[in-house]
Amino acid sequence: MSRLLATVLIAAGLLPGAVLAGKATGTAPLAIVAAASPAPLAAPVDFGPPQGEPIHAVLGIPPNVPEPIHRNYPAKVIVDLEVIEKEMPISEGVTYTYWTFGGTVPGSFIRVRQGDTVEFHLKNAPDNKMPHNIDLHGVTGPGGGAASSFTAPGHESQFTFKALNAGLYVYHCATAPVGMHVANGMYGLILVEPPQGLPKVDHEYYVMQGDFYTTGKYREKGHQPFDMDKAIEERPTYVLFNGREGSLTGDHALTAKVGESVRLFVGNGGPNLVSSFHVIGEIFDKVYYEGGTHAQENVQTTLIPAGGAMMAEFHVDVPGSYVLVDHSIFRAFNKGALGILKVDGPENKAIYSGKEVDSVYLGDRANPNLHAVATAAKANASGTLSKDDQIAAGKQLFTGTCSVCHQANGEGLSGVFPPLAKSDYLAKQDKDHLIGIPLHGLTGKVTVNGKEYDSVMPPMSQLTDDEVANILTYVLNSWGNPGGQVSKEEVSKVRATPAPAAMGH
Ligand code: HEC
Ligand SMILES: [Cu+2]
Repeated sequence: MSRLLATVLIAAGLLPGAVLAGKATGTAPLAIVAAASPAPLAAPVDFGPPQGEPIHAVLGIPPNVPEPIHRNYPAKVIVDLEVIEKEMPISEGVTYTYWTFGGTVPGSFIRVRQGDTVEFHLKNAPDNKMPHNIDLHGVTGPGGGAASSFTAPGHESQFTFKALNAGLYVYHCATAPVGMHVANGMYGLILVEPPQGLPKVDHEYYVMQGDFYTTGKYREKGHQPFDMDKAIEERPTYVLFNGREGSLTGDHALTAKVGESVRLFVGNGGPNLVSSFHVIGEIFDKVYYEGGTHAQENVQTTLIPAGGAMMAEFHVDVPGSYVLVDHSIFRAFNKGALGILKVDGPENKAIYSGKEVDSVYLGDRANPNLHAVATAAKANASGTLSKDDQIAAGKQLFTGTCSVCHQANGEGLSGVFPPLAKSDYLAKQDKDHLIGIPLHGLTGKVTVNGKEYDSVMPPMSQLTDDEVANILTYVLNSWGNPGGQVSKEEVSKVRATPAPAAMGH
């Protein structure tokens, strides 16, 4: 409230001086402020007892949200949410045991109206192994419901709260070890709509960031258990939107048409990281930062705290792929925090000249085809890996990793990046040395096909052993190179031996 407004209210005898001094208790003075303030719905408001028949809430499955509420009275809303522990893919060919609210990460989206009385039923599926509960940040009361909702497998708990404050709130499990329950995907959003509703838009989407900790490396294939040490040290293996790499790319991309308006409800489950949320190629017309009542305008990147949320509204004016990222940018390109909003419609050259953002930012991620990679990993695990599997997987991985410099056709860039196609340098390397190039990088003078290069290739240390094996097998069998095969075991062996001094650092 402005100091001027407060002074006026005090002068008018409407507002005790204690409010100005920040000592207000109870709701009476707040209600007076609410009535006079320019944002009258920011304060908690009790609209009285629920009216009409109880309503069973329809929950939103990410990235979708339930329909806006058109009621003009407070109701009793019954929410049924079931905790389900289940194995799901976290990346192509990689699985993880998630603990979920409603079977998805993030959990089902809950939408109620300010003043509603919410009767919450939390069920813990009988096949589950762990007890769970729920802490909704939109609840006024100890633990946000956590104390009343501790539920053993095969049981159900019930508690009731009145949604006094409008806003977008995180909910999460708060059963010990809390960090582990959250890290396994136990978070979601509840929207408490202001009584007059939100401005109408063409699309509303639900996105939530979370950090994940697996014992294996990023994209290490197979089932990956939770790694408590990495979680405590805050060293995530994955940083993801909606719980899985690729949840918002390819066929799963969010969509809109030129000229439409979009509202994103974005939460951050954490458990550890804060998000510098950004959409490449867009400017948010409005951001209701921290999920609150006030909006900032014309925003590029907005900070979403762990256990916090925000709403962003914007218009899409030109077609193309807009990339949702955490602008702590290694998280986007090396840990998975990347999604796409695909906008179709006519060009508008007056606003943008054309040329897709895809190729600049996305590499293989615009049309991810990591299927071959997963197939090769499966074949490797079952001992049936063929050279063709490796070549197919290696081709995809080469596109995402090496082609930026050496080019998709292996020709390199004259004077800058040496060719891999028909490279005499590559052909004369013994296998261990060749494997060492992606593992350790390459610096110093090299002569390739009669031309000298004196540059730096950084180590590709993000790659797993089987990824390196597949890429090199692909390179050896492409573009007139001499052929051959590199196995995962051979790569492991080279990785375990220290890098020769000549290879850099
Ligand atoms: C950031 C650019 C960059 C990326 C990405 C990159 N390289 Fe290189 N690569 C270079 C440079 C530069 C050299 C030459 C280094 C020197 O001058 O010592 C090189 C040299 C090589 C060579 C030896 C020279 C030749 O042409 O035969 C091989 C083999 C090679 N890279 C393979 C790969 C593979 C496989 C990948 C992907 C896993 C990869 N590179 C990714 C920049 C890159
Ligand atoms: Cu839990």
